[in-house]
Amino acid sequence: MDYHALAKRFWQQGYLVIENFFDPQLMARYDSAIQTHFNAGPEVLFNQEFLDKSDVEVVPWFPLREGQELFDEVGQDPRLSQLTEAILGSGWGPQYCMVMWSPPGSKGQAWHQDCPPEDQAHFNLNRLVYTADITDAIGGYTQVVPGSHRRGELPAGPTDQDFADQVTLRPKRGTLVLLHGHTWHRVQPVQQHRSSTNYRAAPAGTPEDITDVCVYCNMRYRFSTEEVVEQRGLA
Ligand SMILES: O=C(O)CCC(=O)C(=O)O
Repeated sequence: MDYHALAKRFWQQGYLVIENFFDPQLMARYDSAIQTHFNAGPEVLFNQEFLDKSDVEVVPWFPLREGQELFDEVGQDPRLSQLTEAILGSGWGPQYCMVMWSPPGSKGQAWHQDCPPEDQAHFNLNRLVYTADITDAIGGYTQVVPGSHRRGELPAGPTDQDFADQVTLRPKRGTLVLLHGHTWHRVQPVQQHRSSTNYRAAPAGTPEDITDVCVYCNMRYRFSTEEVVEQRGLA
């Protein structure tokens, strides 16, 4: 694998898609652990005001915090570490492993940037692993705006606006998507249950709470205090 060439493409586009990166059998084991967890009726960690205003409907789960060591295997993958190092440079660090689960008939996630884009040196890297194919029947395709990691703040406006240059990603079981936290991105509405597993990482010197404030088209929201810190557009 030419890590240097992949890193170059990542920095041009603000994202990178690599199909068949992970072993399908490992992905199937991940998928059944995820289904077992969510079939048990997961805790909803976001408050209702956030869910209503953000047009986000997703339930996070941190399996490594619950001793699910199976989820270590991707985090320890030397190819993933080398690719991450080529993108973020030496001294980068892993943050956490978070499964994002969308129930059937849910909204997905409206356009957002994971952290404020004003300081280009401060950002998170999403390392998204897909344990099952995302299909037309499931819904929840990921959409991104190429190059938007260098275009500053996500435009204010309706949460469901389209961008002329948006691109739709259709990840399959075993696909790795690397996504810069400043890149404008969203998850389309979901028909059947859908998940992605995110091994977030960040460059050396990034504050641990880099993703505490998320930028949406209609607001900036701080998760730690559960408050809208800025209204945007007509919201
Ligand atoms: O699940 C996905 O495909 C994208 C996840 C996402 O939007 C995020 O981690 O901020």
